[in-house]
Amino acid sequence: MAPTVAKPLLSDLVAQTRQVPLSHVRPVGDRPDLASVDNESGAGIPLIDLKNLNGPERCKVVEAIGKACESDGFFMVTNHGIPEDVVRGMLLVAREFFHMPESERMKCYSDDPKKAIRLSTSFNVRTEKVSNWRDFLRLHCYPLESFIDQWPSNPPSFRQVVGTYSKEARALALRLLEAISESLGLERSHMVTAMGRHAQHMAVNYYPPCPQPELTYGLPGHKDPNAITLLLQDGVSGLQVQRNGRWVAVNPVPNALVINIGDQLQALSNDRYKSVLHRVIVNSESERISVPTFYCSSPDAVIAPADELVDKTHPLAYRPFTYQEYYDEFWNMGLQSASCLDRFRPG
Ligand SMILES: O=C(O)CCC(=O)C(=O)O
Repeated sequence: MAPTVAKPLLSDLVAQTRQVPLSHVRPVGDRPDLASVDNESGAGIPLIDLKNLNGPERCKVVEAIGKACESDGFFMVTNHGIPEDVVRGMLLVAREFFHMPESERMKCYSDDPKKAIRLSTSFNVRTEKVSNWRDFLRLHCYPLESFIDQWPSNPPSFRQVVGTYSKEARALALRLLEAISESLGLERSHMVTAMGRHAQHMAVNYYPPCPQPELTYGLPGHKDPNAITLLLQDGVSGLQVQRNGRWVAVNPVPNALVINIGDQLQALSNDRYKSVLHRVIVNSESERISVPTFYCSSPDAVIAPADELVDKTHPLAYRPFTYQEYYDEFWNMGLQSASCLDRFRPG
């Protein structure tokens, strides 16, 4: 019998095995403990209807967003303005991409986290000890014209469909950043201006079915490094958020997107708004696709809160830092529950 060739991508490795390979098995004590998860649908993650964001009721929606950012760090939005066919197209082309033959997918493969466009697996295979049950395509998306020509050219509709989705996601991110600025009592344009020339990254995550989901993670607990994340997920559950020390399932709600605050907004709000731990678990029945849009500052932008948010009772929580400085630390640290932001505490 021919020897089995090591497969870089998990999608191809799973076809050869009915067990979680040792490379993906978490040590006892660092496993999902699925029985203790709060699995009620949404379990109190606020659901905010954005229908009235541009109208006389705007201040009520802004208030709800501010409250969710302060107490949960996570919320879901409906009537978010991204057309249904654009959302559907994004999920379809993502699935088509991951179902292409290995030889076609491998044209995009790289394990170099510094590459702006790459297909890879786990999180950072160069540094981590245990791999995660995920393949992912990482795309830089803003400014679109600087990156789109480097995106995969297969499936043939990929660039057009994902380009359209990324523009819609950016428009929504900007609307949310404006609302968030207002909710902090700042000028509507504050966050958008504070984030310099802006950047937008997208991950297209593919979690194959897993024969032993209790042994591994799609992604272990982590906080997002960017300012705000807009998560599109297919109909399969997997995302969990930490609330009051418990893991809570954020099950998909039709036509809703999940929004969460990342570390940059926590710093820009001087700790008023929370970047919260979340993780992804996998299951033995279905593959799962999720598409987070990570909206962030440009690498050179200095992250520091507005003067209005700093006073005697709210002293400066972090020394000012550039996003580049932070991002390098983040990739070096790897995904872990310790916050990378703590390295930027003053003194
Ligand atoms: O797949 C998900 O639901 C979340 C993905 C995520 O947290 C990430 O890509 O950082």
